[in-house]
Amino acid sequence: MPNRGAYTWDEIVGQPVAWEIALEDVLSRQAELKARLRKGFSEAIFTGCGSSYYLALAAAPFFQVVLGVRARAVPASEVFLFPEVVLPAQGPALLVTISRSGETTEVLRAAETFSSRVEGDILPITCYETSTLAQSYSQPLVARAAKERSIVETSSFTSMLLIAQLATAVAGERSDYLAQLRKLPALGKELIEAQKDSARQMGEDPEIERFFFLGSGPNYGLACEGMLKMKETSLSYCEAFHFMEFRHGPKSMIDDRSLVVGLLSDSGREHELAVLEEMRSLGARTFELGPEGPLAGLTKGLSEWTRGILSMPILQLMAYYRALARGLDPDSPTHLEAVVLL
Ligand code: F1P
Repeated sequence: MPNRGAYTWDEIVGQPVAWEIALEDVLSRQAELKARLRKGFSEAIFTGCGSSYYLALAAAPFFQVVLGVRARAVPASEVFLFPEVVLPAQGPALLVTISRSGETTEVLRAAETFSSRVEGDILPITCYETSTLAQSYSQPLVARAAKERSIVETSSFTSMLLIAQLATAVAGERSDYLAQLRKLPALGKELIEAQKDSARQMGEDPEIERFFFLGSGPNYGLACEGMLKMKETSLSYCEAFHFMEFRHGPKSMIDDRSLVVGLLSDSGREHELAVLEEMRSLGARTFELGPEGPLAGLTKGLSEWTRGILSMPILQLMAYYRALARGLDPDSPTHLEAVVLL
C-alpha cells in the first residue's frame, strides 16, 4: 500500500502535465468548437456535482464574458428536480455537463431532462472517454490525462476547467486569452515548485482552526473548490463566500485562529483588499492569491479571467498537508466515494 496520500500528491504535482495535454487536444479541435459553440444559443447552462459544480461556477462567467451568451451554473440535481426553474422555455440552449467520472447519476439525469424539454446541444466535459456521459452525447471534451485514482478532484478539476476556458476562448476567437491560457502549464510547474513549502507551512499550522475562502466574479467557483478540498481532505471547518458578502454576517466567526484566503480579482481588488484588512483587524490571518501575493511574478500579464487555475495547486497542497498533519489519508477521504450513484 503506497504511503498516505501518495495518489493525491502525484495528481496535484502532476497537473501541469495534464494541462499541457488538454491544451493540445482542444487546439486540435478549433474549427469544430467554433462551429459548435457559436450557434446563437439563447443561453448556456453549466452543470455538475460537488467539485464539478464549482467548476461550472468558474466556467460559466468566462463563457458569458467571452461569447456574450447568458451563462449560469446550476447543480445537476436542480436541473432534473426543478426543470421549470432552471431550463429555458425555449431554445436553442446549450447544456455543458461536467463530470470527472461521466457516471454521476445526477449529471446523467440532468442531461436527459434537458434533452426531453429543450432544443439545443449538450456538451460533455469529462475525464473518461468511455463513460456513459461521453458515449451518450456527441463530441465530448475529454481531459484524458487527468484521470485520477484518488477520490477528491484535483488535476481533474483544473484540467476540465482549463478545457472549458480554452474551448470558450477558441470559439470566441480571443487570441489574447488563448495566449495567456497557453502559458499556464509552464507557470503551474514553476508555481508548485515555488509555493509547496508555504502551502505546507499553512497546512500544518496548528494555530489555524477555521478557514474562509473568499472570491468574486471569476474566483467564486474557485473559492468554493478551495473550501471543498480543505473540507473533504482534512475535515476542517471551512466556508466559502463572495468577497463582499463576508461582512454581512459570516465575519462574526472570525477569531485569531482563522485564516482568510482571498482570491483577488482585478475588477474588485480595492474592495477585496479592504475586506482582508478588516479581517486582520479582527485578529484573522490572511493569505492573498492574486497579482500581489505569492503568485505575483507568475501572474504578470494574465487577466483575472485566465489566471484562476494557478491558485488551485496551492490550495490543494494546503489541504493535503493539513490532512497528513491530522493523521488522515488524503487518498481515503471520510464517507466519500469517487462517484455518487443514485
Ligand atoms: C465528482 C464528485 C466530486 C466529489 C466527490 C465525489 O463527481 O462528486 O465532486 O468531491 O469526490 O465525486 P463527477 O465529477 O465524477 O461527476
